Amino acid sequence: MIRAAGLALALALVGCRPPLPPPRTEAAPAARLAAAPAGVDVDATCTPTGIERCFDAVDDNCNGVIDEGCGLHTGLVQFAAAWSAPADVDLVVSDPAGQTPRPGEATASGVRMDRACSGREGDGCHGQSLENVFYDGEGPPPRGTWRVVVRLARLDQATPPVLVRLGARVGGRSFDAKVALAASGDERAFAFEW
Ligand SMILES: [Ca+2]
Ligand SMILES: [Ca+2]
Repeated sequence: MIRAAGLALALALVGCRPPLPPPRTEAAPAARLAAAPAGVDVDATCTPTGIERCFDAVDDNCNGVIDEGCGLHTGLVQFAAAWSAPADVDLVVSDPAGQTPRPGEATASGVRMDRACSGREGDGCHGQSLENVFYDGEGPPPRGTWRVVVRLARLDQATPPVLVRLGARVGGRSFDAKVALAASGDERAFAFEW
């Protein structure tokens, strides 16, 4: 009986307390897709399909990292483009300062590219064509607009269209898109804001 009375008193006290102000949150705004080509669906909901498969530019296990454990570099920002046709596709990423990394040459912000695949023999990609750009700098990645272009540099002997899978990891979110490129010079542009 005493315990019940104490509980009633405690509930009454809680009931009399003025409502607490909402907690202050310093959470950063989530990354978002700022621009995508017409007719291209960009999926921002990751559905796990099992273990991570290599060189498909897809975060198969939805752990937020694309193609980890495959010998690729990964980072808090990562973009990957994968294709299977014997064509030369370029992944061109501009960081928020507008700088684009080239193989072996990082941007001032620390964005690197660790593969350049041409779809030809001897390109070092062993038929697993994937280009990969990642943030490798100190501290958190730069905020702003990250621009990504997927370009068919040369159709070569491939039968069009060349299907390219684009995976993006920005601000803790994963994005996935498929593009079809029909002729040399054909390209699709995306922008991610974070
Ligand atoms: Ca993964
Ligand atoms: Ca994968």
